[in-house]
Amino acid sequence: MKQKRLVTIQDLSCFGKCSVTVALPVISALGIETVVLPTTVLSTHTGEFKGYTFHPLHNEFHRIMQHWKSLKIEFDAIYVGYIGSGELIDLVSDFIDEFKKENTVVFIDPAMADNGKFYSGLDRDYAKKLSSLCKKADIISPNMTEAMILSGNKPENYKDTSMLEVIAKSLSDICNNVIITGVHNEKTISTVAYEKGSATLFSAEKPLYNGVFYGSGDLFASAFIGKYLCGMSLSDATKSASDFVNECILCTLDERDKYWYGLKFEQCLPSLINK
Ligand code: PXL
Repeated sequence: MKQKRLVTIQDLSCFGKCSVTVALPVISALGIETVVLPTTVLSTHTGEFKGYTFHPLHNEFHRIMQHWKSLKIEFDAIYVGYIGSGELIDLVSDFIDEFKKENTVVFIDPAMADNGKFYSGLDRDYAKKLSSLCKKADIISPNMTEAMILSGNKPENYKDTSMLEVIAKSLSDICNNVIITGVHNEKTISTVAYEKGSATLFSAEKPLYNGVFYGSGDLFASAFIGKYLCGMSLSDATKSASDFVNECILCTLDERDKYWYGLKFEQCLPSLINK
């Protein structure tokens, strides 16, 4: 069987179980060669940790890209996550222009905000650039806060789902396939998928647990793109990835105090493979 090759472009948060440290194990476990191109190196992720180090890799990013170009490396998918600076967004845009071939799937998780607020150090100017980058994607997966920002609504209203359908449809003008994670209902949380032109939204609903679960968006995105590249449809991959994240949360609850910064996903990988 032909093996697929994906490159993931996002930060390396050395401690914290997000971005590259999630994408690499999850996507590899699904049988896909996973190449990484780090945008920024941080000591930890930026949520709740204080005093983290942050080192953007502009020069290195360009040099890596040039080397890969000379090697004529090709990818079946380009998966972009947290980038970290406007300047780096320009470089990621150049990367997509250079490496997207006819059959390359471009998947962008516009990671910039959650729970009604921008991540530390990011703002509306960053969001504007990221929104432009999303036009180059085949699939985007904002969480509800990011969906509010990208559709010109107030991020703090992320729990207001009355406009969900309108927002999903307006985002499909940026990119044909839209997945919105973290859609709050009264006692549940859903992930919805919308394909431009379709009459309905697909929704995967799960129990709502109290608190913030760092890395859950990255786990979703990694499992989703892995399953999608394995041949699942947009909605089946959305359901499978959402089942996986729910399982990771359940597995973490018994040691929640110790793992406040990330989910115990490692023990759930075997069941993801078999889903
Ligand atoms: O999980 C999203 C994410 C990725 N990368 C960095 C982050 C966060 C969320 O806080 O800080 C550096």
